[in-house]
Amino acid sequence: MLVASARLSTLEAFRDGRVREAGPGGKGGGNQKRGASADDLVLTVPVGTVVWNEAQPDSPLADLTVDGATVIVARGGRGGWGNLRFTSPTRQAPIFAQRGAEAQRRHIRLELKLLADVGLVGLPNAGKSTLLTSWSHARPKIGAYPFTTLQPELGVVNLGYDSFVAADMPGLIEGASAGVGLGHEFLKHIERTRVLVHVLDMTRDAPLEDFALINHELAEFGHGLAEKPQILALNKIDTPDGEAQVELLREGIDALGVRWFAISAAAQMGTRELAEATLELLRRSQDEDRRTAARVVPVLTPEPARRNRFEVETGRDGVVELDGPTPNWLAQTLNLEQLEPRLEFLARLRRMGVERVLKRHGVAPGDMIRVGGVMVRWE
Ligand SMILES: Nc1nc2c(ncn2[C@@H]2O[C@H](COP(=O)(O)OP(=O)(O)OP(=O)(O)O)[C@@H](O)[C@H]2O)c(=O)[nH]1
Ligand SMILES: [Mg+2]
Repeated sequence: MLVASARLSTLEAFRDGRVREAGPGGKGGGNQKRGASADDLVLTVPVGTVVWNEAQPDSPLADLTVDGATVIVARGGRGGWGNLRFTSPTRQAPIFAQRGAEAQRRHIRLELKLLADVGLVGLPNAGKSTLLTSWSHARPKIGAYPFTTLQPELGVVNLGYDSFVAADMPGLIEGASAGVGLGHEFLKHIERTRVLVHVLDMTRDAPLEDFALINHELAEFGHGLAEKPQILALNKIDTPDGEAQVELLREGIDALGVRWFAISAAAQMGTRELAEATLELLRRSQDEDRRTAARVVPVLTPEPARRNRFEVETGRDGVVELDGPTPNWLAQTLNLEQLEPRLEFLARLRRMGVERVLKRHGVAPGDMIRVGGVMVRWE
C-alpha cells in the first residue's frame, strides 16, 4: 500500500529500484486455527505522486494528490484452507488441504508531479528564479547564464492573509516539447499548475518572439499547458534597454491580449502588483474549476478483484482455457493430481456456473482444459 505524505518531497528513497515485499502470512494450526495474516507493507510517498502499473501504461493506478491518500498496489495472497474446510457428508476426514496462494507482484512506476498553483515559465536567464526570490523565502540559484535552474523549486508567496505556491521552472528552449534540454521533465511539472507567469527578458532583441516560442512549446507538449491562463512579466526594466523595449513594443504587447506587468525582479519593482494580479487570476481559475468540476483529479483506487468472475477462451493450441481469480487460485493451490482435491476443484467450478460456459465452447466430459496454467481433465 502506498500512502501520500506532505512531509516528503522527493521519491529519492525509491531510486534503488529494490523490491518491496510484505512478510509471509502465518500457517494455520490445530483446532481449526487460522494462520495469521502478514502485516501490510506501507510505503510513504510524497503528495503529488502518480502511481503507474507498468502492465497498464495508458492510465495511472492512482494520483495521490492529497495528504493521506492511499492506494493498494498489490494484494496479499489469499490464504489456503485447512482440511476441515473440505468436509462433506460423504467425506468426514479429508486428507488434503490447500496451500496459500502467492501474493500479487507488480511492477510499479512512481512519478512525482509537483503541486504548485503557479508556474514560472520563460527562456533560460529571463529572471524566473530572481522573481521567486523576490516573492518568497525560496532561495533558488540565480546566475548570469542560462540553465542555472535544473530542478523545479517551490516557494510560498504570502500576500496578507492569502498565499499561493509558485514553482520556479528550469528555462524552456526551442524543442523542449520534443524533449530537448530535459524538456519533458520540466513540462510535466507545469501540468499541475493552474496559472502561468510568463517571464520575458526585455533586454533581449525580440521579446515578443521569445513569448511566441515559449507558447509554441507549451502547445506542442499538449496536456492543457497552452490553455492555462497566463500573466505576463516584462522583466529587467531597471535597465535602460529593458525600459526602452517596453516603450517600443507597447502596442504589440497590448495586442497579445494578456494582462502584463513591467517589473524588475532584481530591484523588486512592480513585483508585488504582479503577485496580487497572479493571485487574483488563480482564484478566478479555481472558481471556474469548481463550477465546471473540471481538473479535479479523483483519487483512483483499483476495484477489488471480483473473485468469481471468469472467462473462457479457446487457446491457440485448441485447448479451452478458463481464467478467473478463483479458478486460478484453486488450480494453483490444490494438488490436482490427487483424486479428492481434483473432485473438490471441479465441484467448485461447477458451482460457479462454469459448466454451461465450457459446454458452449464444446468441452465434453473427459476433455482437457487449462485453468491458471494447469491442465485438468474436465469430469
Ligand atoms: N538587471 C536585471 N537583471 C536581472 C533581473 N532579474 C534577473 N536578472 C539577472 O538575470 C540573470 C538570470 O536570472 P535568473 O533568475 O537566474 O534567471 P532564470 O530565468 O531563473 O534562468 P534559468 O534558471 O537559467 O532558466 C541573473 O544574472 C540575474 O541577476 C532584473 O530584474 N534586472
Ligand atoms: Mg532559474
